[in-house]
Amino acid sequence: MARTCVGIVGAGPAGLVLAHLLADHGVECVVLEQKSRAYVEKRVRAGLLEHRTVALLDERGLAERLRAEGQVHRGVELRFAGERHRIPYTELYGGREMVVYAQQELVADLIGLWLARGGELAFEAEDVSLHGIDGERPELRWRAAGRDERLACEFVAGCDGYHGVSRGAVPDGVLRVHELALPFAWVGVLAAVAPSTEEIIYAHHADGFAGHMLRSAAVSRFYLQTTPDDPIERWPDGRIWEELARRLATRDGWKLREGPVLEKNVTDMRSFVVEPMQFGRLFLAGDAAHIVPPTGAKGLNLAVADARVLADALAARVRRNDPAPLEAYSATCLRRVWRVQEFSSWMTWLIHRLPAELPDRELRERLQRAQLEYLFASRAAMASFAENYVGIEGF
Ligand code: RFL
Repeated sequence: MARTCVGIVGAGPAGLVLAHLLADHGVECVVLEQKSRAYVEKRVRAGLLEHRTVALLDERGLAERLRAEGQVHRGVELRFAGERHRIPYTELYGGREMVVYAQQELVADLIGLWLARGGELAFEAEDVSLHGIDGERPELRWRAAGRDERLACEFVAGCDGYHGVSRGAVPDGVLRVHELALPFAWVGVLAAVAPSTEEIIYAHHADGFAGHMLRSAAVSRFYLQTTPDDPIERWPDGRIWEELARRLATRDGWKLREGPVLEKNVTDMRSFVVEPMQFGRLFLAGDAAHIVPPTGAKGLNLAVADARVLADALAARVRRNDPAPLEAYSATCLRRVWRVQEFSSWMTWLIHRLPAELPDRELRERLQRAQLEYLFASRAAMASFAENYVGIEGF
């Protein structure tokens, strides 16, 4: 049977960054991925990278294309009642910048660099299962090209996202699951059109939130608030452009550019955390352990942050026989996870139209408006927003 030190399930941002950082520490690992390489390199998701995410990738030589093609951002625009309000987060938070670079491009870079350094990665690994995670000798089993495969490991990293198998390998009753489905959903649209803005826009509108995100000079990403389980068939392209133009409109006559829709889907929103992010020799990282509502654009950044903590902790255990960082892995990550949950949840409730059935809706709308007005009027409030949006140090 094949052997390695760390068996990594999932080649998303968490699994791939973990693999690179472990290799930097001289710790052997193998990555198993259920999908094909072509599929994961095309999967459209996040696009906004925090300052420290970029700094880590840079430091490890993983950011060459990101640096060449990503766009540096220093502020964000919030629209309310037809007015624009810019939050200059770089100026408000010690010069820290963000970078827009599509998640699938980052994943493609990480895969290319991993294979180039001789790293092991099995694509199209079917029916992955975890065994013996509560003992000294865990094992991964899967099927590839019709054959049964087995890998003996010392540790397993569950980096297989929210729908993966790793979390389910933990016996019932061990993990405390915190889960809240939010009464909001987004129609996510990818369009072949140049952006109509230089900075990301979040618009609060009586008909619902609208977002204009950025991807590249020729492709833009948009979001429209809808209700959970709203079928995408109810969103023909004409309706999407109409709603975007109305919800993003400003008094100064800003114009939205339209173009062919490349992809569209409806995404529900949830807050989800499992505690602890560990059982025996299994360590969960990224979406496998937590989901934040997408408003704050934090999911990918949290996944990379977990990978960094886990790589350092595994290296301490394997290279120096120091178990302390690994024992503290879950607590170290959860402190940041809950900070980001709180910010993402706050921002979600701030920027969306409140659901009609919400008790005390009118009162809550007044409170929401008061919060928005405070945010636009107070430099202290903006600075608080800025440090959370950019990624607050110390968490
Ligand atoms: P990923 O990226 O889901 O990667 C998990 C990998 O594991 C594989 N896998 C398996 N492999 C082997 N065996 C199994 N049984 C497996 N089951 C799954 C999967 O194929 C995949 O390759 O998790 P990771 O690495 O933790 O990274 C997390 C981020 O991907 C995620 O937080 C963000 O994309 C969330 N997210 C967004 N985050 C942002 O920061 N900003 C955004 O604008 C943003 N938009 C989004 C998003 C997530 C979306 N989803 C999940 C549909 C928009 C969407 C639509």
